[in-house]
Amino acid sequence: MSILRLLGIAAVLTVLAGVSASAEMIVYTSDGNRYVLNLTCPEIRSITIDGGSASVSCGDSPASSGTYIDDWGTTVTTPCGEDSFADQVMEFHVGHPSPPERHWSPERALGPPDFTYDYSNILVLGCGGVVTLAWNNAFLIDVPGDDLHIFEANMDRVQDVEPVQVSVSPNGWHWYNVGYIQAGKSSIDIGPYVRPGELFRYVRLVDMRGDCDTNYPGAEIDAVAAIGCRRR
Ligand SMILES: [Ca+2]
Ligand SMILES: [Ca+2]
Ligand SMILES: [Ca+2]
Repeated sequence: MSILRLLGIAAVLTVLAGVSASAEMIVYTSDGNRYVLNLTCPEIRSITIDGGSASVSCGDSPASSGTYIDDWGTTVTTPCGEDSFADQVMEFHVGHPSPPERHWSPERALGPPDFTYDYSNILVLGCGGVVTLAWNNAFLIDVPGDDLHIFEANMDRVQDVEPVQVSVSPNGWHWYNVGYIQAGKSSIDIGPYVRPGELFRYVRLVDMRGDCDTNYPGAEIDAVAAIGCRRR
């Protein structure tokens, strides 16, 4: 029996499995045999070749990374996969004027982006609205370049400035203002504002009243991703 440990190319295999459930890899062994393996795992631990058969051992951990496209066409890669997305609402205060009450559900800003044009999967902040979210499966960290991406919905395709002030916190009481996003520029580098190596669990979004005179006042938030992340 021989076991091929695929430590170095695990990430590549993960991408293949995500693209197609029927993705295949061909393995040639030193004795001249050829094996075709179906790669359906989110994470491959090992490939075992025993006599005339070969099998894939799947890991039980979630996919190591994910790629998402926001409503503005920006491609966002989240190294921690779905764990990169904020997954708990800590507080929400709708702004005034307010959107219709059925659009206030802050849970719609949790998890991976799932935006549709019926407004059913986004949180409309209201003019000056505030939402605070948390990560339970990963920390936001500073990495080279952008660290945080706010998936904001471009609802009317005309309005292109809905500024939101963004703060992050390691503990819920000490906050760092890390700047602003507006539609079309939705990624933030927290590096200039935080201490090296710090781990952040909370993010707060404050609508800056750029879109108050519409039926949907305030920014539309679909999801919040830690591009710079470390799994807990
Ligand atoms: Ca950074
Ligand atoms: Ca709006
Ligand atoms: Ca959503």
